[in-house]
Amino acid sequence: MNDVYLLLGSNLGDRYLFMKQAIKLIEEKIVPITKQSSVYETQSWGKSDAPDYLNQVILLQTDMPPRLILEKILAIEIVLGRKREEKWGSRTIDIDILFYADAIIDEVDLQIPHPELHKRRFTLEPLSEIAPGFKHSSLKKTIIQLKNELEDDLIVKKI
Ligand code: PH2
Ligand code: MG
Ligand code: MG
Repeated sequence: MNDVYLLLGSNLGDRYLFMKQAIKLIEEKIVPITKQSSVYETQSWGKSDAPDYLNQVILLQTDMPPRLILEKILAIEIVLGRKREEKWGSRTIDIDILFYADAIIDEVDLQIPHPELHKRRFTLEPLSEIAPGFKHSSLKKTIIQLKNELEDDLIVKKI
């Protein structure tokens, strides 16, 4: 069984409902969730005039291959009304694969570990709540170490 960490994010419409629906669909289409962080309200990273996000990290334990997980989460994003218009544009739901055990995958449409996760407080705060000692497979540092070295000052608060 592989530990698979996903990040959920929403900053459009009924954000909380989209996060809950995403979890329900992940449990139906992939596997029941093993662990989940609190939900955090976070300032938009990369696009300062965008509405605040809700973010949450979940842990799945599964043998489903990473590509199939990617397909399933893209389908769930579409069901929940995701439209891809601009980079870092607002969205009803975004589901990103952060880690797939200690795998390192670098393909055009699938990069694991998520290439930006160590730069983002909105990811490391919820991740450190459920996986403080988990080791980043390419940076070789734990989540707590990465959080301590973080330079991102955007506000991230537990709700
Ligand atoms: N996702 C982005 C860009 N910026 N900012 C916050 N706070 N939370 C996100 O999930 C997020 C973002 C691209 O996926
Ligand atoms: Mg995404
Ligand atoms: Mg994203």
